[in-house]
Amino acid sequence: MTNYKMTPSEALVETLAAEGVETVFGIVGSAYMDALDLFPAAGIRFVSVAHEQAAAHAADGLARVTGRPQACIAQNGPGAANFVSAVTAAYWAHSPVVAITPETGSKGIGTGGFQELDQMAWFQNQTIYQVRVNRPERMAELARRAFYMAKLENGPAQLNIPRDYFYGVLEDEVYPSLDIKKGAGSKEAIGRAAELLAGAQFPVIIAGGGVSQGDALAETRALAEYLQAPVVNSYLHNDSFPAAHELACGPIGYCGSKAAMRLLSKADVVLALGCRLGPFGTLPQYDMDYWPEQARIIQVDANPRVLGLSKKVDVASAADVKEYAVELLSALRTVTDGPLEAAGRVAEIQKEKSRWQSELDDWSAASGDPMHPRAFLKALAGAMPEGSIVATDIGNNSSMANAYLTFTDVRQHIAALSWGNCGFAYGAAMGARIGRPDKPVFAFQGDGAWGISGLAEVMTAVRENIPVIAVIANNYEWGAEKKNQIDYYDNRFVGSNLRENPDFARIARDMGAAGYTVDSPAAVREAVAEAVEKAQPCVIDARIQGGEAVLAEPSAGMR
Ligand SMILES: Cc1ncc(C[n+]2csc(CCOP(=O)(O)OP(=O)(O)O)c2C)c(N)n1
Ligand SMILES: [Mg+2]
Repeated sequence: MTNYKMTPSEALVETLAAEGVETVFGIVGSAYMDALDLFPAAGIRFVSVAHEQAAAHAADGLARVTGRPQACIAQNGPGAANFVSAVTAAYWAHSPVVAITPETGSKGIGTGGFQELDQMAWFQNQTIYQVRVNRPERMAELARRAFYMAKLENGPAQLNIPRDYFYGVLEDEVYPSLDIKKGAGSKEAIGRAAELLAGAQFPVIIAGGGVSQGDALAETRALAEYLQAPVVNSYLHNDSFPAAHELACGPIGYCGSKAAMRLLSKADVVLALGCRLGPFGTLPQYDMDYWPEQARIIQVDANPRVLGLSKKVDVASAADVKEYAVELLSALRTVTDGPLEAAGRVAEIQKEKSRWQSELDDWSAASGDPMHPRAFLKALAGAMPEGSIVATDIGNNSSMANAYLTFTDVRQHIAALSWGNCGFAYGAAMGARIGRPDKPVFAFQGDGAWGISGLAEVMTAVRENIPVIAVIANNYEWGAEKKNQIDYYDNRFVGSNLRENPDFARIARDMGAAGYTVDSPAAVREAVAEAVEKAQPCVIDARIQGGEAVLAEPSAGMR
């Protein structure tokens, strides 16, 4: 061990650098000026946002596209509090975000001073690990631990630092945290899974977020091809299996693919890979209770706490999906004579997919002025270049987009997932764009969500030169909630209209971004093509129909 003399701020910043952190998101604050001052020397870019919520979403987006833990930092008290919702989103997305929260100085904790908040309690149930630096000398050790835990348990960690502990002198060695491989899990469980699958009449694979986060696509594809099994994406993970593959059926869950849900309903054995089978993601949809109650379930997830949590499971493995899929395939090879007979499954997949596609095309052919949301979504999805990354928000249009967004590779669909907070997409897209400057990155949001976190963050994207493309589904209403008033409150629209929306494209131009207003599918295609070519943030204000006509559509509203 080689110790060096340093300040705690140096220990923190050097640890961030040792963890491979190149970007930290936040808002400047007196609580951590010493650390902030060292970022440039350590090669760390500080991205200054408009609201700390976007900083944590951006760290989450960056973590999801890079597969590495990322960091955000804020002023104690109000700054840290602004992180909470976004850190919770990262928690349910199993995304390794390290939230660095300076707090009141150690001598004042509990006295009710300026900007004091019980910050440990605020993050308690939505982080996988929290630590309060209890001595400045332990800064590197505890910062390293926060990164280790974020990676180990795929989730946000909180590093809480009393303000005075950024200062002083210590001696320590800075080195990176361990990278842990989880392995394929129990051999016995793999053997049982292989037996079940070998004997299945209609096996179906659910490819969850773990396939994406575990970079297990090639292994999942090999397994699916050997089994000749249909593959459905779990809810809001449209990127967990390539849509163009002949075994791909599309996403299950709210506003997803009817083909995927119809095919899953036929399963006698389900292999859930990297999937917690979250309760919201398997609810009945389109008046279809598609969950195959009689099927045997094999569940694989890196986190043993989610195994058997919301469904009765027959065989479970706590494993890295990538390693598991390799081992399962070799176990299958020993219990079968070769790739399994398709037994008509491929034909069945094609039949269900074309049935669903023509139904979706019919819905999407609806005309109108301004355009119908489904015509808009079809044009938008078609205009996004292959390989684009899309961050999606929460609302009617974000949900309907699930039927249209298709991907070729993992780490492309960055969704708000089960935290379901309006205002997720733009911050996440900024982080994603920083991680993948080679790809077009879209933030897809409703006009209501845009006001929560989006509009103001265009300032960030312009200042920091992050060329994300925002697409606002502008229906002048909080559409998903308005749907409830239509269904249950006799059209009494309390608080759900947004009639006074300003001209978002003009505001974007005032902010220094490119701004487009579009109201037809052709204009959507044109604006997207132009925005993709631009090296500056772009805002596309898409004027679409809202209200009763649209909301009466099948599955267009929150249930
Ligand atoms: C932070 C937050 N506040 C409120 C809600 C409740 N909510 C769910 S969907 C929705 C409406 C979203 O409206 P908009 O963004 O305009 O999208 P639209 O439904 O019109 O497509 C609201 C308010 C939420 N999910 N998150
Ligand atoms: Mg709206």
